[in-house]
Amino acid sequence: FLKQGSTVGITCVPFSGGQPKGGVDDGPVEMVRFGILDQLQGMGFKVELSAGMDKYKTMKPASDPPIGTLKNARYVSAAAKRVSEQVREHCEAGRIAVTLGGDHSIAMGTLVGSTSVYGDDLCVIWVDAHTDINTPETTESGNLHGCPLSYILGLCGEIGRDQPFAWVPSGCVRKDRLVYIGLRDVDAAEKVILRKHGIKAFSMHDVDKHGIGRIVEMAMDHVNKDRTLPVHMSFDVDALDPSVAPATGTPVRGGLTFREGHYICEAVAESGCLVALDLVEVNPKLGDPESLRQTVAVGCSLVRCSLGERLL
Ligand code: Z70
Ligand code: MN
Ligand code: MN
Ligand code: MN
Repeated sequence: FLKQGSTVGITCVPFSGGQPKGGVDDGPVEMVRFGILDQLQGMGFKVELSAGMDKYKTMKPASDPPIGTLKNARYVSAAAKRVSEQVREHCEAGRIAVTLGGDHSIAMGTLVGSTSVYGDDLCVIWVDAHTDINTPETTESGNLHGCPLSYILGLCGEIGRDQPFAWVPSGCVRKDRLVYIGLRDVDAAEKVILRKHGIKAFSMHDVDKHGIGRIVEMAMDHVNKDRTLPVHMSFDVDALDPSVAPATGTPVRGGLTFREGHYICEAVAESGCLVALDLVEVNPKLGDPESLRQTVAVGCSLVRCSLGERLL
């Protein structure tokens, strides 16, 4: 799937409606300002940028009252639907679909987009401090960035399958083709969901125990034993330790080191299976200018490594 000289399709999603903190909608423009497009071109890729990123800022409906505890459900739905169309276009054209967020609720769109082309062969590597698998019934915060996987895996009850999310093909990703790396802040109800559905998850405890090399190998073995299936990696920058990526909405201590984060990306690149990548939850408005620079820089670096940038 991943070949030198092939094309990267970038979708910028300046969206923050899946959580309460403003600023995460400035993540993509800061990464572009930092030079991610030129950097990918410098690596030999052709880069195609989805048009109309400013439209996301204008999609907020006039009225969006809570549905149960869910906040901004119509806004999140409209944005994610548009993301799914932009990602689908890139995948259909054979481009590696790179989506720059924005909060993690947009992964509802990226995964609908990639699975609409690759079907249920698609494997998902979710790198995050959080599992983002609350259902509309279990979420206490009502923030949809904590819920995208429940929709995608088809775990929601009535509220989830109903409007405004009826367009999401519930169950488009198979439960045995999802694996987590980096977990350390998982809600009690989410732990129940993981156990009930036998979803493979490697926490920071597992990373400490086995080392990141072994963890990535075990993660790949679980979803993609023969290394022949297409892989979608969804990377939440809060998987990294706050000392490495401070400018994010929900920093949680005890995260991946700079090298562990990069190692995951390098190993995924090496597998040659990557078809889609999300880099989300960079919030340039949180923290001082140096925290911002550091977080944007590491986000861009993770994208380059996932696309095969080599140390030697
Ligand atoms: C919690 C919730 C979350 C990111 C926080 C937190 C979810 N489980 N995800 N920060 N990126 O609100 O559902
Ligand atoms: Mn997340
Ligand atoms: Mn997270
Ligand atoms: Mn929590």
